[in-house]
Amino acid sequence: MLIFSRTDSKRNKKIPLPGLLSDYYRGNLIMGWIKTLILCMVLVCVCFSSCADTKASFQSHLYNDTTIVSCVGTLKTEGDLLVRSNGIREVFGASGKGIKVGVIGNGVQSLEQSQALGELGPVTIFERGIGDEGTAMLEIIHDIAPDAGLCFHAYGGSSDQFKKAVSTLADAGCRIICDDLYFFRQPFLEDGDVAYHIREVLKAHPDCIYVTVSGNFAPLHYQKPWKLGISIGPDKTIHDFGDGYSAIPMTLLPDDEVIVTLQWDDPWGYAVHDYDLFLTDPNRGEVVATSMNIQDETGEPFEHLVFRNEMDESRRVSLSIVRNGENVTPNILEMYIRNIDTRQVETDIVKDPADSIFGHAALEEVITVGSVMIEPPHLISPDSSQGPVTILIPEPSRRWKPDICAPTNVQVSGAGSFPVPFPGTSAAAPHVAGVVAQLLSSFPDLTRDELIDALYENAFDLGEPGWDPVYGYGLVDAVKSFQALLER
Ligand SMILES: [Ca+2]
Ligand SMILES: [Ca+2]
Ligand SMILES: [Ca+2]
Repeated sequence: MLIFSRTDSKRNKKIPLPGLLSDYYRGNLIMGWIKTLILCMVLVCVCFSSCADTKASFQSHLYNDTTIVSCVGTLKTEGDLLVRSNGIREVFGASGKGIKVGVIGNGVQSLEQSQALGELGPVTIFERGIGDEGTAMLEIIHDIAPDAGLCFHAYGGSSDQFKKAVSTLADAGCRIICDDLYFFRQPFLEDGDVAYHIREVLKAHPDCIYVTVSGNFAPLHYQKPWKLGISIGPDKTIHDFGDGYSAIPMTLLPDDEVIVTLQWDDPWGYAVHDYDLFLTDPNRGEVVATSMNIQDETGEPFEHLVFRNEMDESRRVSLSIVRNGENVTPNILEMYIRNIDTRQVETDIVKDPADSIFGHAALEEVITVGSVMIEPPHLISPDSSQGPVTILIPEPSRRWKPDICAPTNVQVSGAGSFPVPFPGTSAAAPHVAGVVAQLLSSFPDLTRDELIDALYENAFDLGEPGWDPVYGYGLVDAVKSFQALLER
């Protein structure tokens, strides 16, 4: 790879960098320009080979637990240029060499197909899993940091298996771990066991950087205090959503499967207040699905229902929250509706993107990545979850998430019929993991805080000036981050 060394005596001598980098040049490097040219030619070949336009149908999640989600969203292009990782790779040889990156996702079932297409080099597989979201994530990291050592561990279908995967990758020496997973059975309003586990792993591995997704749950999210509505029987009261809604009307197309998860601010495992979910068909006057877990000071403040429209026509249904017992305490209710398009829900009341990040993505210790459109002006993706995060237990606090953004809808090979372009925040996070690998390979002694500061402080600001709850610090900028580290 490219040879360079710092020579402090030459600090003020500026070397102009070609093309995209022309406004970012800095001296103190001695470079092997011939090798750069060879590298550039190789990268052009790699770039063209990665644009294979395999078309694929949308891949469903293959494990059955509907409380766990990997963040594939919906739809298009290429991020290496946008985050300017190409710049530091081609000019400074920042290729991820010597850095091990571990990915946790659903699976790498068709890894060999991707390798045969030249999209990936060797990957150490700890557990192969099912599906190919892992393959697609690895391809993005490989595009950005082609010399990084890649590892993969399937999340395994449960939060316990996932925790094991995190430990395994950290113990295997991964400097970066990147996942795209969400556990809807982890608390929304406090740190759960997955978050605690990641925090402990990062304590034990202080040079490990954890990159995760903000989530794709902005469009159908609701978070408001309990409000007394109509009484429907002894000790049973319906939640008043406001604006005259005591139920949320939605239309399910044939074969649609809607998933609803409700939580509230009782301690996990010690829920005192008892809420239930009801999905009814008002036209037929029937209840089509319920979630009625018992909360009696021992349960989780958690209700979760899944309903599929098996009729061969559209079906209108209404979603209500019912509270059992006393109805005074104004619990904070937080609810996500998934798997249907936002247009299928008639009211905006459940379309509040603020505070739609939860779980281990809310940890201060991790890099939480939102997704922006690849096309200028790089607006936030409509589904990219937004902050800040409200934590209410054990003490109320705010978490300033997300941290940073990267593009989504980018080209991948489509090995294993994976959707191309790769949608959702799942496509964004590997861009950040790739850039972190580049920076660590060039500055191996960086502490986690130094690296994270360089990444955040040099992001390209989007949205409101400075950090904001939609874009975090903005779009990751590999060139500016690299430059700031050079100048330390
Ligand atoms: Ca209940
Ligand atoms: Ca929230
Ligand atoms: Ca901003």
